[in-house]
Amino acid sequence: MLPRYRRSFYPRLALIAIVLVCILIFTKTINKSTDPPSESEGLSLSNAVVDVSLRKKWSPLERMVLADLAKQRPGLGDDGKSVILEGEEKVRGEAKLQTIALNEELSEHLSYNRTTPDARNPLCRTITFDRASLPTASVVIIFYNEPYSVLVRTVHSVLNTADRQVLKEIILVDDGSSNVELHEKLDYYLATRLPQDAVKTVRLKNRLGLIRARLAGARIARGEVLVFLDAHCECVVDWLEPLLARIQESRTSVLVPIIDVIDAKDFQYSANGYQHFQVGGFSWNGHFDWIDVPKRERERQRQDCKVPTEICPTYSPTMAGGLFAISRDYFWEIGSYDEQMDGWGGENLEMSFRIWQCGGTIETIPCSRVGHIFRDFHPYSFPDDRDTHGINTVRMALVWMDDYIELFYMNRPDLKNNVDVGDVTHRRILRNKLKCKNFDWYLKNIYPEKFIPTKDMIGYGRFVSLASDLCFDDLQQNNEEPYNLGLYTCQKSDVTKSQFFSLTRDGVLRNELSCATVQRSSSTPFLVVMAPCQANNKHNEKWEYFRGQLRHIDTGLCIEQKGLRSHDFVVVDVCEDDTLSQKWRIEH
Ligand code: LR7
Ligand code: MN
Repeated sequence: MLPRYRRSFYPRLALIAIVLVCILIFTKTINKSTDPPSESEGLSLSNAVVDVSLRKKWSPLERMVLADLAKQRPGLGDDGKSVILEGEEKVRGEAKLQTIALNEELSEHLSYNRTTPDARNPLCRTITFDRASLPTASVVIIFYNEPYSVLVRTVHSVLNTADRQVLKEIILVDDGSSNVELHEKLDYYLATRLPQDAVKTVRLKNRLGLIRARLAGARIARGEVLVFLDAHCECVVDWLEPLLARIQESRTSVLVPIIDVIDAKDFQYSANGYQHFQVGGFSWNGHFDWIDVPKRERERQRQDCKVPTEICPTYSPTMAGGLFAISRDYFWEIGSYDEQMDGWGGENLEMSFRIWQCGGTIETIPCSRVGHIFRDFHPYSFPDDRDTHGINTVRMALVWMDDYIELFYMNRPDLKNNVDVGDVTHRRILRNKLKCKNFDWYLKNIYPEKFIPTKDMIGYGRFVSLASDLCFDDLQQNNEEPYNLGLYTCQKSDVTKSQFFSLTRDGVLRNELSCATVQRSSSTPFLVVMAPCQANNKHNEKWEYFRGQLRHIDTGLCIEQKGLRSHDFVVVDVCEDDTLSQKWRIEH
């Protein structure tokens, strides 16, 4: 029999061994930190590559990951600062910008953990959260052939800014990417460099489009709140908690952060001042656009909000679609998505109209800010070159817009009757089941500022000259910048979007985005300029329609087309009774 002291010695030895092993594992994990060693540690760009290739015992994947990390320069781009590359890197970066609308070269040099500026309203810093009682979140990030480093940075950014107490998981959904970097290398990186169980990956065998990719992510999510992000985002400190807190307070509120711009060229994070942010609108061609927060909404906030209006949830008629939070149960209850929507586009307005019409709200949460890389073009093509945005938008309009679909078709005559958009019966059944309100209600109550080109008009449609075959035409300049109103040979009325104008009962001559004004110069005739419509001072915007003449109230001059031809700009001149060249017929 062993002496007593010996018997107690062995367990102690085992304990010491266990502690040693733990320390070893711990230091190993610490070394797995993704920030590259600093220059002083000898990993400058040039010798790092040599260093990596010398260690043959590392697996090819490990070597790739290390080579990526070695490319990164500590501190570069921190605080969301812009970075300009030099020399060959600059050339490579510009080439990438041409091909994928994003400076991937630069992204590879920025730390995965680069910081973002705290762009929030300072009032946000005074708000505290009881994280233990907040609902948990599953962050779903979908991607199709996104640049590897950009996607990895998005994941890091979420992990760096969201408290693990509320962040249940990140779910990556690979929508059938063909870019091999996004396969084993990504899996390996996630498994070896990130906390265990933080990230789950779903891989779709084929590309199903972003709508079905989001659905695939939502199906496996276990958090109480679903938060969707595009695969090229960087988050600002405490962005997640205000979203969760608001959903806790109001289950049927669907929330968007303020979406800041990260420049695709130099990766500058632009926070644009915290006082001013915009909410979502739409245009009749079926696209999302940004609008200023309406006065009416500021009024509502002053009455309804418990916090200062600047940081109060702000109603938004629509949402951009990529970045939002929604209660998981509510997401399914309210009809998730139209799973027959393919590719890209349309799902954002579909969800926006559906949420509002069926009893929910869409709100911008000012204390939550996330940056998104806006690209000038899609770096990917669409299955069979189909206009998925157009087709999806027809599906949306058939279900949610009632007769207002005609205003969409007016902008997209190519889509009327010509395209197979599939069957929408099940979505109409959903609308009935949820007892949703109609689109007219939505326009009146949720977005009364939206200009309806056919409602309350003296006349609308083409403005046809009685002296020639010319019509008013925006000459394809339909945008928000001022431009000269033009003339062009009258087109068939079902393809006349650029010739569609309205004269409102208030005497405003306009199209969807701009109002007709007169630009004075030293002598008549003066040019007619289409400029952003003024809510308050409409003086220069007022017109009178009498006996075929269009008279500008402010100057007393009439629209005149004498001597003008197709492609010329419209002018006003001294009114003359009975001059045919001053007479206009309004189509409707
Ligand atoms: O076939 C595809 N499969 C995908 O998984 C095509 C794309 N995707 C992924 C893609 O990798 C990305 O992560 O889907 C995400 C969105 O695609 P983007 O980034 O090319 O789209 P976008 O940012 O140009 O477009 C906006 O509108 C889309 C309409 O379908 C989506 O709703 C996007 O999520 C949305 N993005 C935003 O709302 C971010 C703010 C931008 C604004 C305004
Ligand atoms: Mn995007």
